[in-house]
Amino acid sequence: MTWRASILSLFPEMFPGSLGHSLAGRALERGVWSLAVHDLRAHGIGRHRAVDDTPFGGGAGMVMRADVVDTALSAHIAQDDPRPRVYLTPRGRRLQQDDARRYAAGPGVILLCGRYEGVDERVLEMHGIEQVSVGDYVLSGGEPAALVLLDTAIRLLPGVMGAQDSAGEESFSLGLLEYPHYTRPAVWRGCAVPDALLSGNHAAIAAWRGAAAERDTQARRPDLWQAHLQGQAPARLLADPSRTA
Ligand code: 6GU
Repeated sequence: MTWRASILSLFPEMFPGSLGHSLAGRALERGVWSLAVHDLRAHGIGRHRAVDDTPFGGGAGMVMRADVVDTALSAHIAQDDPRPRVYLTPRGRRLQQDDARRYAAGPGVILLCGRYEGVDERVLEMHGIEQVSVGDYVLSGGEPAALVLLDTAIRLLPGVMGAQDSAGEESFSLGLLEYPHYTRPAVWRGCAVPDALLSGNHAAIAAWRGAAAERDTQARRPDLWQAHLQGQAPARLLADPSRTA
């Protein structure tokens, strides 16, 4: 079954963008996933195809009209389409690796990309659209955020990663940042690779990586480290020699 992405955007030419390349691009060609992009402008009002208007209550910027978004959704998305509907906005709940797993496990996603100050809240409620942000910073539009969300889900689809599959140990999958990586040359500009990694001793390598993951998580992501200590994150440590996955 093909995993289906549908996108509503004022800038349809931004897709598939980065997702037309590398692993996601090859998976798109092979039909592992499909992409339908719909231009919101086609549903604009009047001769100028207006899609936005000034905000009630005043303030800067423009707001995308509820009627325009509603018409676009009705034209392209069946009412009983089972896919989650997502509006990308910095006002949304923050995207997490668990969301990527949930989206990848389903039939696909429907993504609404806004421009200007946002989209009229009523159409989001009327159509049961979740609001998702990709991080605590502001983008000029939802399109790069949509590419980020799609990338996180598509790489988890069966057959996309192939031999590069390292989904078990990568950052966040155990609630910690991943350990750092090294390759040849073993000494480069006088800097040697950590001894443990050259030892061939699997237990010593696992212990070194576990300690490095903990050290870096503590230093860079105190939020993840606290959650880890409080057992909110998966309890297994990379350093635990009994660990099998
Ligand atoms: Cl989803 N959209 C925009 N415009 N800015 C963002 C974002 C989304 N997530 C973080 N910043």
